[in-house]
Amino acid sequence: MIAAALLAMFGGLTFVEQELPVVVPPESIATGNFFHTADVDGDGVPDLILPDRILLQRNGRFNIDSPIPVPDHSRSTYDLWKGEFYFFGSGHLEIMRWTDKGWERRLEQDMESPSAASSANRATPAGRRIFFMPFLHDLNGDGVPEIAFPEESGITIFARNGKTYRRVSTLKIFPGLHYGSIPRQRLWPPEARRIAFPPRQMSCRCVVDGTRLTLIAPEELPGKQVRYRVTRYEVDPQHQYAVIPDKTSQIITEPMNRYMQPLALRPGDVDFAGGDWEYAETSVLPQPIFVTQVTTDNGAHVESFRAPFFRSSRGSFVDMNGDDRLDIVAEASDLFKGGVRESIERFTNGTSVQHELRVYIQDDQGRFPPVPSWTASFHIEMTHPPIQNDKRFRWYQSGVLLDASGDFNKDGYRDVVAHDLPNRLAIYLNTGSGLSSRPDITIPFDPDHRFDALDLDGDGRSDIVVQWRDSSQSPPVERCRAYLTREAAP
Ligand SMILES: [Ca+2]
Ligand SMILES: [Ca+2]
Ligand SMILES: [Ca+2]
Ligand SMILES: [Ca+2]
Repeated sequence: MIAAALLAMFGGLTFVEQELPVVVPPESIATGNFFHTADVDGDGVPDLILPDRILLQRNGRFNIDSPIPVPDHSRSTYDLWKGEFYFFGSGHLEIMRWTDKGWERRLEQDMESPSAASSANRATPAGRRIFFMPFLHDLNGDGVPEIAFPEESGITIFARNGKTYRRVSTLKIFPGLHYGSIPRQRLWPPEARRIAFPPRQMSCRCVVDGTRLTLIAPEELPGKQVRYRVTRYEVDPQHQYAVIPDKTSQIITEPMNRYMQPLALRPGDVDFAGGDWEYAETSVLPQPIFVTQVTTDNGAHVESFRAPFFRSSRGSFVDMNGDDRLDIVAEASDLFKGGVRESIERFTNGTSVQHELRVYIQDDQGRFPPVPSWTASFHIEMTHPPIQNDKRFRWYQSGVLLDASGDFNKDGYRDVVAHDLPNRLAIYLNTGSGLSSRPDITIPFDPDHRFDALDLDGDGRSDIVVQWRDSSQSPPVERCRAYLTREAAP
């Protein structure tokens, strides 16, 4: 057992450090796809669910010494509801709960999966399979989840009736498949002939919110444009979960740039946002400018925000002030500032960059101000000049040295973590109108470690998860450590 270490006591926060015996694939940590929390043992405190085991939370730490194995359901997927596991195998449903006596089976039944019979779930000639993931959703609000089973043409709903789930409705709401294009094929000589059939494809997003289903389907237009067809359906739990015909509505957006993607900038809304690079023509060196675009009225008005940076940050749309409306976080770098001589000097000899966050707070009319509501500037030390393109500079370019998605003191304002010096992480608390001018907390850090901010223990305060490759072992191993955030005793 590793002893709890109190790392810092500034800004009213402390961190409890705990090494986690898990191997996190490098790409999953930032998306938060790897770690799930739910109260599995029913003590009111969330536990950590890993792919193969569960670490119960005890006294503010995860019990790594006696993990609970997740029941072997290697050929099924699962979803969670109030700490219970719903395993969906082929044609089979099993509900399991962890108790003092071990895993208890709450329900086991056959469940014909609609997609098993559909053509889409058959293996393709290349041997690939297309899988649809069932999920749980409480459509009628009675606290018992329904099972939604997506398939090629729509969603099949299974509702619980006493002890079993039964199929009650199939909502055929997905757009039809159409043939995709394939590259020109070689016909001669005959021995080189490989005739491929064009794929049939369909693309849409479906948002389920209470009894309302919103389907957002793109239609590609010439000139790198797209428009979306947004259809809203209402289902009636009193009538076999069928769609209520006169409550169906549809809008078609204006044409917009193809990088515009649907997202909800306000709860329940369908908005569109995205971004792309353009190169400033006024500067001598081609200066990359990232342009963020948003529209909250289906493309009638599109607002644009420009900032000199290489790429979009992973936190471009974040609710920075806790009002449930997403705000824009643009990032700007001084790397291309000034003339040719200064830029080349900075690239070949410079070992630091000035990095700026520009925050545009969304108002209650769904508009963003033309100039940032507030900005914050960071001095980021590199290990080598940019021209060497070392790991730290590549990390800077890919946006992982800075994170504005966490809320460490649970006040609703998102705080910023910066890996600003190679050997430290600095946390800046958000006051609501900007960041503290100096870091509120710093953590000694290794230049080769990666971090991510997420609420690992489910207490509402973001924690820091760190992962690195431990090359002192042979063969090297991926390691992971959590810094769990706690309020310091006054
Ligand atoms: Ca628990
Ligand atoms: Ca907001
Ligand atoms: Ca905060
Ligand atoms: Ca937490």
